[in-house]
Amino acid sequence: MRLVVVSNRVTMPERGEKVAAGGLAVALRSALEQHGGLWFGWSGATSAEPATSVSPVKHGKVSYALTDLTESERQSYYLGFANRALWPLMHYRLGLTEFSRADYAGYLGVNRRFARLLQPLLKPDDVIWIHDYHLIPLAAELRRRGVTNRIGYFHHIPWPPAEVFAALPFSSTLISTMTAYDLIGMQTQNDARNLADGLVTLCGARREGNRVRAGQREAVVQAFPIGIDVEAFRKLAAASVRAATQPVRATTGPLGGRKLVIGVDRLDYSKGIVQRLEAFGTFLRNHPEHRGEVGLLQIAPPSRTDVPEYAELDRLSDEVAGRLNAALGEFDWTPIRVVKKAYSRNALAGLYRRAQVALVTPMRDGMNLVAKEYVAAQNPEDPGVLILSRFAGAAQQLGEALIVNPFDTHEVAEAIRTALAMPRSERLRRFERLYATISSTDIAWWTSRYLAALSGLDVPSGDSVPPGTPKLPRGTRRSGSPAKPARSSVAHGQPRKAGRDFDPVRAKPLPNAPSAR
Ligand code: ADQ
Repeated sequence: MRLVVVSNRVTMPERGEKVAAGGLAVALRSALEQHGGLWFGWSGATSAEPATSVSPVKHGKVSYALTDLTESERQSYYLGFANRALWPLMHYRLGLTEFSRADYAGYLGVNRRFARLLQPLLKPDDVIWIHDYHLIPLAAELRRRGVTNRIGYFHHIPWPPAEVFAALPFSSTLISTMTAYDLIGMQTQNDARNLADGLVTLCGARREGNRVRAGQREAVVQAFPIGIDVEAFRKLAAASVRAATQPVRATTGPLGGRKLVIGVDRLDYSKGIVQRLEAFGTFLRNHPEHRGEVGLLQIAPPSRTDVPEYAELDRLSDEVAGRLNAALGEFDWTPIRVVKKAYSRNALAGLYRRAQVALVTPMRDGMNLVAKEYVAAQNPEDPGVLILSRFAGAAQQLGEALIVNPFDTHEVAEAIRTALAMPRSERLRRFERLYATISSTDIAWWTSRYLAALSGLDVPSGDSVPPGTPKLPRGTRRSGSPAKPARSSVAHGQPRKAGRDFDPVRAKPLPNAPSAR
């Protein structure tokens, strides 16, 4: 079997590049190396004319097939439909969802062109794994061209309830293209249930267990919670704590010898950054005894800066941090520091380990890898406390974190107080369970489990933790009761072989006349 991965953005490794620890890109690359494979997707660049063919470039055992977009495709497919319609919709943000027929037509057009470029590169035994919401209709386009290979999809972000998804014009057409996949992987069972309900409600599919049938096609919808490379991250953190904190030790900022609360996110409205800053302000107002003792470091590199909502968030986060610092700060203490740049994984790992508390409080998130990275980076003898939004997919697995509702500023503020006061014995108890969960459902587990299901192997039902004693980081003393297995469970299911005869894209006309947003 050869593995073909398709994702929106593909970065070709530089010659001699040392692969950074952790991350989805690394996991996919290693799965591709294991099976020998092809990685297809957008180069990230634009060119004047759409490409009519792609020549793969071999790098080690992996071939990379990259194509540019035209500027108009980037605007409509990427910035428009993917990021201004699907992203907010999938994150339950109907008020921010902007639909334009022109963008939708551009989105379908890029998926169609990707199918046309990819098809000649495929071999009969290839297993195809397509990633994320940019490429929902790609399998349907490939089927339309006669591709009968096994095709899987993984959705990295949440899937909303059918009533929310139905607000998207052409929602039935778009969701019906999902049945062109053999296996649809979601982050949580909630997402899997929402998608299956949507297929039933919006396109009349029939559902039996985790199989959804429409016309002659049948897709398995199953939860595969994504993980991280725990061991690599743990090592990074242990090695880099000193290097990471050295430059800021002498400052008056949050790291100046004080307790540290940390937030790390792309600057995105789904991550709840502004609400988190407000919650930290509430904590300091309600508990003045902590003033001068603790600071919040929020690392938030800007993303999707071409989209107006992101530019507005950029401005608002500065404004809120400035207001709170002015109201609550002292000449020798700045309560909040917002840093808008990306850091190396080494530096992040060190900062996570240095922080007594992590605030991972998205308003809605598919999984949230920062929550898992924070746990992996902790000193097993003196771990910090994870405060986690109940609306992050990670909360389904990480019940031993302090689970909060990010819409409730007061609750988050109280959780900060509880975390800072938590006795070591309780921190250890929670940490051991969290660490056992993330290490037994790490990125290698996720990749192999998904690919086993896609290749038609039996994936055991029940708890998502593989048999055996959960691993703890070196040096951890177990505190009392043994770590219990992760709570999330993954439904049992085997994908069926693809048929040729269902054509959801052709079933409904494409949107025609472009219109303004
Ligand atoms: P994202 O929305 O990007 O991913 P997340 O899961 O938190 O969110 O991953 C972010 C990654 O970027 C983490 O590995 C983090 O360390 C890194 N990062 C963030 N800020 C950084 C900074 N300043 N410098 C360097 N690195 C930084 C989407 C979904 C998630 C899902 C993932 C994977 O939205 O819900 O968990 O895909 O499926």
